[in-house]
Amino acid sequence: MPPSRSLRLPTALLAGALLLGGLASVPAAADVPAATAATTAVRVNQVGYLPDGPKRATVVTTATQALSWQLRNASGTLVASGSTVPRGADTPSGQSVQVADFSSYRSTGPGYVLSVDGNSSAPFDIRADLYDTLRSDSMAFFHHQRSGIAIDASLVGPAYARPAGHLGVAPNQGDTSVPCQATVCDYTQDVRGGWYDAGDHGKYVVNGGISTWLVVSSFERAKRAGRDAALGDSTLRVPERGNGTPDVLDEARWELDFLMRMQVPEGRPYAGMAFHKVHDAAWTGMPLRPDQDAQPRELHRPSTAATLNLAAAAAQCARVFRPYDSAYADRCLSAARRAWTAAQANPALYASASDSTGGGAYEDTRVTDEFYWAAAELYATTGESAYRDAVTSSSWHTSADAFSPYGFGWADTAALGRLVLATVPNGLPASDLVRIRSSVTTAADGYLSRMAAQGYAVPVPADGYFWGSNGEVANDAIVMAVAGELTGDGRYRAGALETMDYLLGRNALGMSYVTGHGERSSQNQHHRFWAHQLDASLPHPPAGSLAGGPDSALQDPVAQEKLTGCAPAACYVDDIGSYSTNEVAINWNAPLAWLAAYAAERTSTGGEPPTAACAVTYTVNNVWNTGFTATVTVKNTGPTAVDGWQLAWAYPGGQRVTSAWNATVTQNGTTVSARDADWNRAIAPGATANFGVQGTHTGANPSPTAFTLNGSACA
Ligand code: 9MR
Repeated sequence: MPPSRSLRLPTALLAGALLLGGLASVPAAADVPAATAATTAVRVNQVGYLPDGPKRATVVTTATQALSWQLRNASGTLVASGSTVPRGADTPSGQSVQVADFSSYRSTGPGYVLSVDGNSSAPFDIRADLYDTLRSDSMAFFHHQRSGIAIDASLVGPAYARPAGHLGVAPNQGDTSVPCQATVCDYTQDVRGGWYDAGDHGKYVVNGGISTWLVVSSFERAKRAGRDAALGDSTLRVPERGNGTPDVLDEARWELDFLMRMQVPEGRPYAGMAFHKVHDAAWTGMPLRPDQDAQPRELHRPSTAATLNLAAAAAQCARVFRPYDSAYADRCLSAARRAWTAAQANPALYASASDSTGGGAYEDTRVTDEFYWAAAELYATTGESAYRDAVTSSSWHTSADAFSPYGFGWADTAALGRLVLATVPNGLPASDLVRIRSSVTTAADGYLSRMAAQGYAVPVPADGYFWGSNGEVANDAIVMAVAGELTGDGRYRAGALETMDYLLGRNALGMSYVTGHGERSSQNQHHRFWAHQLDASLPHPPAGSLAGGPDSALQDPVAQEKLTGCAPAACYVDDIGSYSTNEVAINWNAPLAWLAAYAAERTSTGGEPPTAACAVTYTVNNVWNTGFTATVTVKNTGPTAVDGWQLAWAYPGGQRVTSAWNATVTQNGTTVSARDADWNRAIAPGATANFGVQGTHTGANPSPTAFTLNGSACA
């Protein structure tokens, strides 16, 4: 069964939009750029391909025998040719397809065209800097979505400039002093700032938490790979450029500040919990600029899920912001600890599915996965045993279902806990780490095999095209990218890159779901300000905005009118009224931005960025009849700095570590795991770190011979 987030029909959301005239001025079918219009039968990534990446196209054809393909450069010269592989009926798209693979062609240039059987693809580039623009555009989406700050023409251009929304300036009725819904609380709270969730003006802690986490995670991953400069200070069009903090973190901080403002103050009922959401008392119509929203704003009852989203995102903040702003890191950590404690005291305060008047519900009645994710973050940041115990006693810690075939999402967060524990050095026993890391690669293997079985190489199952399916595709790609980081296996990077092909045009509709990227991209995404389709004086969505994508449940009236009978992967219409297929949202653009930053990184070999290489010496300094001391020296022999390390080995002679210095050492059976002492977490290329252990032995005291550093074998 697909997860609940795919199946709930938001009746109140539908009713609200209809009643309030949000869809009243949607043009007739003839005026709408129809996603279902005829397209060329050769579907490619319309932005292009990386020289060292996979290069595949899908051809829609009734032919059953292999066809020949030709690749021509911009001047029409034939540069490569080959034969397609017939794939027959493709269930998700409902099409009969063949696949052309031109991965072995690695020369660069603009304007390539792939032809099959007399049909030509849209033109595309092959170049190493292919994703540089998408990296910044997809991240700029968050700046555009900011509440509580004027969006300045000097940063976004005149078309996208607008006054600040929801700063207590009429006609706005928020967000500087927002009351609760009746019976929820009797005070007001300043909850200014943050990002608008999507095409509406709601701000939801559940979805804000996972989105912020993904944005910060994109930076943390790049930093692990030693490639964070491209996300550093003055790389984005944000007002905080030049403040010494990486711009991606500046952007995340805008939302983190809001998330922390949503925390119930000390001395109040539910202190430390997070209000579930703040939004309008009734649905507003379209179009509507944020500063013109006159609806009263309301805080909704705190929820355990929101509180744990806050705990997870704030704990991650404490770790990742520390080198740039330790006072802010402290603030985040204290908010995260308070949230965790409050969630433990109120473990079953669920948001209601029917609370969708004026905003989305983001309901969730299973929060054990949120507990696991938050515990993993708090443990990775603090190393404290209480959080470790919460991790190891969670059923999600050993569950085979932490990675669902339907991907992770705002309601399914166990996978996020696994990704944290697999990648951020921590003191879990080596056997746990091996199991957790292999759960990431097993999930990635599942996505790869599903892609291999589908004509359009999509990692989601045929029944997985639900509201926000494009976000699900991008989330799956993240799991593959992390598997590539953990193993150095280039197949995972190829899988992650190939999902980008799907989002950018190699799909059932032959269109790019990312505005402004690709020859034929979405233009009329559901948004109250970027509502050009309803009012020609308003802009289209800015470049880099990802549409929610095909949703086979047809959950809005426009989808129901225009898409009846669609194959799952074709249930999409580029119409502003189709909020269930064509809205934008922070939790969909966040994985797109993550993936774009990953895809934009240059690799010299075509494989993974180099993983940490290391050499270890283990020297016994003293040995007596029952005991010994030893010094362990780990050298970074790789080209990039190691920031945080965990060294693991197995004792061959029954030794037991009894104490250690300059590292935190734990032992489980024969397996020993030594984690840096924080002050020695950085090891520059060519530099060493060392630490000591004291232990007992049972006679012989043979030295260990094999070591792994952060999961990779050392020389
Ligand atoms: O992404 C959400 C999806 O999983 C739900 O099925 C759907 C209906 O509850 O809501 C989606 O989130 C919307 C939210 O409720 C309100 N803001 C816009 C979000 C994206 O459409």
